[in-house]
Amino acid sequence: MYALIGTWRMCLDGARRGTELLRDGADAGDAVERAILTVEDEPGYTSVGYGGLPDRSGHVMLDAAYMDGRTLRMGGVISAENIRNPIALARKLCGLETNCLLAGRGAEQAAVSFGLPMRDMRTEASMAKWRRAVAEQPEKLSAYQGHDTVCVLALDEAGGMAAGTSTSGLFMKAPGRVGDSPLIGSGFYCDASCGAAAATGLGEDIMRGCLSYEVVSLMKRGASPADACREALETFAGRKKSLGEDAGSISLIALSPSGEYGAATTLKLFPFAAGRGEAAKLYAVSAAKPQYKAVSPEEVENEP
Ligand code: SD4
Repeated sequence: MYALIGTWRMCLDGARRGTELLRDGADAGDAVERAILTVEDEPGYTSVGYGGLPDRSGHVMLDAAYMDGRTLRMGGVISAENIRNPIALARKLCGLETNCLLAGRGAEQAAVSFGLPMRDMRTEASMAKWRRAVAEQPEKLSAYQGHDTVCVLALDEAGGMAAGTSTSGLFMKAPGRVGDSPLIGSGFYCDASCGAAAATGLGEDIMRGCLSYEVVSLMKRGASPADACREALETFAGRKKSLGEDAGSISLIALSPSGEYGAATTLKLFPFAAGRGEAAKLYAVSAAKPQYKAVSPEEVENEP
């Protein structure tokens, strides 16, 4: 049984392409890469890849990662510029025994040496948004402003699993700021023997709970993907509460080796795309209604 799950409404087209590939016998890694490439290449999705959110200095700095659930190898790209498809580089780096997590110029040089396409990732729209924010006192920007990561988990017919993430991170982030998305265990984790998970939301919080590893670890001990996501999130939110903090903005997705998927969120609405043995469709969960339900694109049109 093949299956795939990806974060946010923006992932729907890519998730459909991914499930088509899986239906035709592709491996989980190809499906993850295709789904994420589709989002990276679409400038209308303003928090990932081309047209992503600039940092305070006006540069679109990208984070991405890829993990192979059979080998437990991972590859990642941190704070890199001008790489058209950071997920493609992360996947290539995943094949290496050393130097598999590269930052900045090193990542850019690796992309060139692999022959991957480079491009200026800024668009008129992304720079106009940046100019407006600079004019409007950036210190007043909320930390969570439309920054959303595409995370995709896939299972193929042969039992292979893979996970990938890609993001431009927080809008107006400090130059050099890194979130959870390229960090194993925080933004993503994948072990084909027990399951895969990934996170989206405020990286500064997600990293404190190593939430993706926590979800996979709960699945290893027998929890379903949905229960694992809920338990990890509730436990972490409870811990934050004990520190006098609110739950924050965090959403989690997970996939089991049998193709069952699940999600949990602290938000009012968290849409995701998923398919198990069929083309991906849109679903949503909310903090108040933790059971996911199918939604139309119109119902979640205000969500990323
Ligand atoms: C980050 N976790 O850089 C990413 C951003 C994100 O929904 O996923 N936002 O912190």
